[in-house]
Amino acid sequence: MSSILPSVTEALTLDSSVPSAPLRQVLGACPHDCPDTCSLLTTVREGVAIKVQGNPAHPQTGGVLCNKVSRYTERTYHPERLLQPLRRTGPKGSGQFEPVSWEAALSDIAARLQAIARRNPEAIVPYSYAGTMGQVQCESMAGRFFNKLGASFLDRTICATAGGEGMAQTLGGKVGMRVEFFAESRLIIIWGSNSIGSNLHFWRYAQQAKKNGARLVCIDPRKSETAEKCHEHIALLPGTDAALALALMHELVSHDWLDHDYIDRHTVGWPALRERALQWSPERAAAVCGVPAEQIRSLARDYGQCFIDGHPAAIRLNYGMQRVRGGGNATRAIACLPALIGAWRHRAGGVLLSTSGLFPVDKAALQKPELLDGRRPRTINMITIGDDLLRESSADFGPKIEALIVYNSNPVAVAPESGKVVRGFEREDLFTVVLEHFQTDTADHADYLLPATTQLEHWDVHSSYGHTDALLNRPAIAPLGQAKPNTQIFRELAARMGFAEPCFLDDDQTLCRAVYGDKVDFQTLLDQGFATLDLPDAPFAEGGFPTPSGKCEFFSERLAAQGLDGLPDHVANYEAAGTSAKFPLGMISPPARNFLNSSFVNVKSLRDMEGEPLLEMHAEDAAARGIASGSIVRVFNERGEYLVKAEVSPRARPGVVNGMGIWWRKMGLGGTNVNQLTSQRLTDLGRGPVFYDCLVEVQAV
Ligand SMILES: Nc1nc2c(c(=O)[nH]1)N[C@H]1C(S)=C(S)[C@@H](COP(=O)(O)OP(=O)(O)OC[C@H]3O[C@@H](n4cnc5c(=O)[nH]c(N)nc54)[C@H](O)[C@@H]3O)O[C@H]1N2
Ligand SMILES: Nc1nc2c(c(=O)[nH]1)N[C@H]1C(S)=C(S)[C@@H](COP(=O)(O)OP(=O)(O)OC[C@H]3O[C@@H](n4cnc5c(=O)[nH]c(N)nc54)[C@H](O)[C@@H]3O)O[C@H]1N2
Ligand SMILES: [Mo]
Repeated sequence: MSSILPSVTEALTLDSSVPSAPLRQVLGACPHDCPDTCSLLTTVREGVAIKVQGNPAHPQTGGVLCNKVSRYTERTYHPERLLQPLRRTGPKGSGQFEPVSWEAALSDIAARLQAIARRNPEAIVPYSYAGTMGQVQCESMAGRFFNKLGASFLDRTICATAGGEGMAQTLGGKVGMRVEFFAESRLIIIWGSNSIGSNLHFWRYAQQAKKNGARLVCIDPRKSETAEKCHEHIALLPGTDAALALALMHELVSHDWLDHDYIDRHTVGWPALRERALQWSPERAAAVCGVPAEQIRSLARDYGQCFIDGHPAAIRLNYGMQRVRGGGNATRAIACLPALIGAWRHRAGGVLLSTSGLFPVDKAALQKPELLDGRRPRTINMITIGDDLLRESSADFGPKIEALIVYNSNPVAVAPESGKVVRGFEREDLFTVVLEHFQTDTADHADYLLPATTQLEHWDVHSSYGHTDALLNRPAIAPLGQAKPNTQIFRELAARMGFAEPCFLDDDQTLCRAVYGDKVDFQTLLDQGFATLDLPDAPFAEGGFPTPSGKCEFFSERLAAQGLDGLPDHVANYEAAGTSAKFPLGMISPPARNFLNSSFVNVKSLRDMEGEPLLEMHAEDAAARGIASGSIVRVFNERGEYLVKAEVSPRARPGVVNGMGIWWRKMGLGGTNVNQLTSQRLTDLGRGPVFYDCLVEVQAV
């Protein structure tokens, strides 16, 4: 173990000028929903965290943190941190509360839930996502609690399920290249990702590759911070990625830039896919994608010839390209590409969307599905919470939703068609409990608002979806005020509900050990804060995909058996740009760099960097509407409207506006945000969201 990695019990005096106040450094993990899952070093003086840094001894972090998390003490000690339980005093949604004791809050919550559960426990719905990605503070004790209760299941689909399903059908799961080997690639295609903003530590590997002569190509409707630093930017229309991928295949076939040996031995369905691809000439795809055919040809040439020269080509796919109707199919089409050129033969070749499938998380040990005792509750999709909160009981829906327990999520800001979400949360007959750090838009609608600890105050264990190291988070400081970890809140609620199983007494360190069982060495996590999974360098050099056939499945029998297309295809957006006279502009709403979804919007120094909610517009689209940079505009469609500051910007392509996300409604202009306009429709595969499949019109106000 390296000497710069003190254990939590070791007092480190770093600042010799203050001998009376020894500094301690505590190893942790960044909890946020980001592929990078950084190893953190928190410096503590007299029980106060004074600095949060990237751990230099963790190679994936390399001592570097993003803007947001390097300001973590500002968030932790924010004057508006929730520090005591609160009970609603005003009308639903008014955000008016009075302090209440934990005892009173938990007893009343338990009594209310028991009364509903006696009628039908499925009327109670948990609502959580990735405010923290910790395996323990997410669904461990909470999962046990809701399983025992028999509450509705939540389909946690709001981010990644279309792409996840596309990967599962093609490669067998969320598996792929190891991120560090991108440094050795000679062609890197960054597909649907603004890496500088959302995957900074991957971008560092891409920079190393660039220094060694690699070519970087970015495929994104928006000229992002990343796109402008690549050698080439392909600014396709939203939701047209499958058409582009099929045209690339067309060119690989036409020029025979194919690895026939790899295709023969390690894939299924090539004759059928070949035929499909031959229907997609670069000209046909160019018309669909809104890019020049020559740009498609030249990318195919780079991709097809790269590997023939022995230089690996790698694709960094990210979730930005799957938030449209055809997101699952598009992911499938792109995931086929590396097998065609045999890129998997080299460790620096292939594709990476997510590494999360490589972690041996023992979900059953954490969530104890046996507590369901044979019951199979209905499932509510978190994307359609707006509609579902407004539904009455019916045979097909089940019971009307009577109670919501929200933790690790801010649905009033992040779920689509938020006009409906707000109407649902405003129901006076809905009982809502929110576990939070701050009084978010969702928290405003709570009956009880319970203060949760932050990552600096609790234990956890983390997998990553962008690298292949597991991490441990130790608490650096005591809980602030009366805040409690999510686990503890559910433990205490369970006791008041009379849940007597001993698993409700497991403490957080026991839960930490249960995450991977004996599959990851816990002592290594304790000693150095991270443990690298033992994985082959080039996982599919000799095939061995985790699909039913063990091959890369160009054709999926499993999809065909469901009556779906067994081959990937272009599935046009529900709301494709240029198909409506009333709402002529496509709108995407990618993350703003200094926010993380709706987290950090209330951190002043970060909000100051973002300024105001922003809509980027191409000069032609702005001129046609008499809109100048800096003017406030109304963006609207049939679902709703929001107000933003327009910026005439080369970042926007013609026909598509970029409504940068995700502001708290109450901190934006006019009390709504971009999700007032997005739709609750679902993707082709995986029941995912279609945030970037949205038509709007823009008007000067
Ligand atoms: N700073 C910051 N980092 C984040 C987040 C954040 O909010 N802020 N969010 C985190 C989360 S929740 C996730 S899931 C991850 C992954 O995060 P992603 O959502 O993948 O985030 P981005 O890297 O911004 O990638 C989205 C990119 O996709 C582009 N895009 C939109 N539509 C299309 C399309 O149809 N095709 C293609 N090719 N591109 C399209 C957008 O313009 C944008 O540049 O990042 C995480 N990291
Ligand atoms: N228009 C549009 N909408 C989008 C997206 C988009 O690109 N465009 N992106 C979508 C994506 S990819 C995602 S992943 C979702 C994200 O949606 P969410 O997962 O809801 O993410 P956040 O908005 O960051 O809200 C997380 C909340 O959890 C709280 N939290 C953090 N840690 C803890 C904890 O330990 N305990 C408790 N109790 N609370 C905690 C934070 O304070 C924060 O308010 O949004 C989606 N919405
Ligand atoms: Mo996400």
